[in-house]
Amino acid sequence: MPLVLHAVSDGPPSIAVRMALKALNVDYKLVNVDFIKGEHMTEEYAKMNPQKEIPVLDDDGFYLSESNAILQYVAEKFGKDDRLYPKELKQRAIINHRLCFNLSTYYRNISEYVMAPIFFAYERTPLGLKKIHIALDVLNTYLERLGTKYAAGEYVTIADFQLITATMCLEAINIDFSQYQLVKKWYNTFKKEHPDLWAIAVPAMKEISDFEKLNPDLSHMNHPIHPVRK
Ligand SMILES: N[C@@H](CCC(=O)N[C@@H](CS)C(=O)NCC(=O)O)C(=O)O
Repeated sequence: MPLVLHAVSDGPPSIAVRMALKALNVDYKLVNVDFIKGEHMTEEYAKMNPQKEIPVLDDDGFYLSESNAILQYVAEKFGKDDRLYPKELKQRAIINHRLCFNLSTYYRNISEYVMAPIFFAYERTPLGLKKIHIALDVLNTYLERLGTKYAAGEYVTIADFQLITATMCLEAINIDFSQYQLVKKWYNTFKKEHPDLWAIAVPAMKEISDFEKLNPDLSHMNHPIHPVRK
């Protein structure tokens, strides 16, 4: 059975996993989950992931969700060396820290401000924007303290895939983050040094940008949490 990734075309966690699989040179089947049609909200989908979130990896019937866990799994399983997810204790701790920071704070704040109001009836608030700036400032500080080219060391790691795809959402709706100079430098370095990986993000960013202008119609959706725009 081939490896299967159930992914959404504009979802940063999905794009981060696709970057990792590409960097690892792994063959897999990509199954597009249509968020707008609510394909992730069916009982069938819940058998793979009761959280009803995208992405999900299916490794021969072993289902794994939560993109951080997927990144860790594929890097361990398919890495020919440990560059994407070094085994050395402190290096790994820093990567794990950055993944947690992304999940709890960086992408969380970005997704609440950028993504949620695109799809659902949420307003963008000054507090939401402030939270993004706080997260950017913290990332800038981490880059400054570590003094490395990438988020957790001199080489790209799975932590960068998450932080880069989160940052991509800011670019998608033209939020200027140039004052966070090390964030800007790191983001541009990734694009320049990993054009094949960045190419996976480009159509996702365009999709987010287009949705920002059009506001997709999700009025048919009966979402358990998010208020649907009528
Ligand atoms: N913590 C999850 C979050 C994934 C996530 O936010 N997925 C979004 C799409 S980008 C989703 O499935 N949302 C479901 C919904 O809002 O109904 C992960 O990292 O995999």
